[in-house]
Amino acid sequence: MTKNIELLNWVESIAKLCQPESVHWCTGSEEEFDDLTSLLIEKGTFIKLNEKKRPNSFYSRSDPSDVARVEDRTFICSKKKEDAGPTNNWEDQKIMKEILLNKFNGSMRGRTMYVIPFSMGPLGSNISQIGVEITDSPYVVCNMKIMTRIGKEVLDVLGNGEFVHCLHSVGMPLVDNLKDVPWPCCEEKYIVHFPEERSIWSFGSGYGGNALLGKKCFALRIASCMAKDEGWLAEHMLIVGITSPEGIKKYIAAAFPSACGKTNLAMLTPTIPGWKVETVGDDIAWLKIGDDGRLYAINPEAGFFGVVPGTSMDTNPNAIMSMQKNTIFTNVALTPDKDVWWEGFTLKKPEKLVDWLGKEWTAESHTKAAHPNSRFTSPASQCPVIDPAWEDPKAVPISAILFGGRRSEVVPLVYQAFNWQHGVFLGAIVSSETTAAAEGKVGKLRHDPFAMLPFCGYNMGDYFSHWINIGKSADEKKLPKIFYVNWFRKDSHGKFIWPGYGENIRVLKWIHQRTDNENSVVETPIGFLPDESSIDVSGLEIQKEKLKQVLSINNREWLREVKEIRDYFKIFGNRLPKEFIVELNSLEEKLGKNY
Ligand code: O2Y
Ligand code: MN
Repeated sequence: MTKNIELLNWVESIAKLCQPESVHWCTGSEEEFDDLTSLLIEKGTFIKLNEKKRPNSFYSRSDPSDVARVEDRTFICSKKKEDAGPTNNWEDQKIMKEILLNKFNGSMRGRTMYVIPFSMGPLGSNISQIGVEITDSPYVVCNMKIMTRIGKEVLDVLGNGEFVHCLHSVGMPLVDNLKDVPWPCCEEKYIVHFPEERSIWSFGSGYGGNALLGKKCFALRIASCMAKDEGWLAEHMLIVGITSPEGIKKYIAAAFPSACGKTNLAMLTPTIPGWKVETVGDDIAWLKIGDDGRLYAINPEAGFFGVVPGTSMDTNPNAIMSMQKNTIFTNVALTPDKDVWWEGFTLKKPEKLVDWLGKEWTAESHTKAAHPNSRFTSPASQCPVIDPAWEDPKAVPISAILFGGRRSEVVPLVYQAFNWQHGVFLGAIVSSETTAAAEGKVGKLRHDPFAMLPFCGYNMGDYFSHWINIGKSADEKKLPKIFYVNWFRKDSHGKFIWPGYGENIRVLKWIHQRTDNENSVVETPIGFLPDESSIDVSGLEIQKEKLKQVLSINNREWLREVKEIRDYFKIFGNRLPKEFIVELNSLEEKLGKNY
């Protein structure tokens, strides 16, 4: 097992607090996974899917009230309120600890407490970090086995070292003859982070980002604090390798707010002959400056927890193939032959299904068969275009960083930042029309700096400064070039102008070339835009005016945007880097001159 005193003491103290029936240290073995899936089938949490169609795969339905991350129940409990900043919910550490100790007191009665040692990142990489999740949910253990590297080897690497303490309970003790349910959870949820002590306490939810604590809680919220203290970056970014027909390979990292097609971009099937895109990660990147001065990245995860509605052989064949086996589906619909279905999977709706609520559903039904935030959990290794270096402990060198959002107006298809500082400013002005991944109103424009709004574990103003300081401390010539993209611009009829999906390779090709300063650009007030002729549209049916439109900027609209950004930035008060005021003033002045 382990001789790590801190770990042994912590497990003992949590067992005392939560009073489980038994404690199980996870080994990460296949037998253990099989035992757990059998247990989950017995409990009614899992239904085994058709072995012939989808080997070793399972179907799960959550409680209808526990279907997504809960941002309003997510807290950053730093010592000082101002260190959590204006974009996080803060609560006093002492008050919150008291609440949590109360909630966790006896919260695992009648259940098994699982101890999951896990590594975020390839074992042995100097960018990787270790966490231990204690949970009373076998569903969480099975998902963590796919999403991270778990078990004995992790304890070996940990030795007597430090780890992030991740405590999770579904918050439904089996007391007073209470009968267990397939998806235990509790109405009152707490997803709480203590950044200074590097710990996470999650209570009441069994779903996704609330419960698989390696993902958003550790790899973004806690890791962003570690990264600030240690001079690296923990980012909500996909990583892909892009190879040109000449065999020149460049890695890019890209940050998009939740549900902006990140998984699609991460596994893109190029439509231009000779170009290749390979996946390193689809959601999170940890980046560090290497000895040669370049920025290197790893994917800290080992699996995908991707949203399924809208995913098909047309939109993302590599995702569909990744989920062909060894996959857990949550909140999709079940077919009569025990396979899965969701809106957008096939053009023709199946005649009969059982929906995500467990109700009979027919093609005539007016409700959705799958929940809009339904998910697949699959090993990344199953992705047909997984990059050969995806687990390389040395990490991959990044040549370009992309920011983007879902903007039906104002923002052009692609533009390049003038320099690092301007690029950081572009990251800070990301805003996007909301979708269903986070609970809340759909279709509303919200600022989401660096796509980190729900995930930055400290004051976002300080986070901006950290990014600027990375630029100052490095040789800027060796840092990635920064770009802003928007696949979602619409015409006056409300139709998307750019075809998106595999055609986005045309934009990636332009970016690939720009990292070597190839292609002529047009200097505009907002950045370098492509010369229309430099975007490869060969074989694509897009009218010249449409291309012009999707690459156009309107000074009046942008001046309005500047005013709105200036207003938004006020929330950061004196923590806003002065460099952003310089950027805003410069942008406004240039727009004014050209207007
Ligand atoms: O709702 C959830 O718990 C999942 S959210 C999620 C999952 C995978 C990747 N990204 C996200 C996100 O919200 O950014
Ligand atoms: Mn995400």
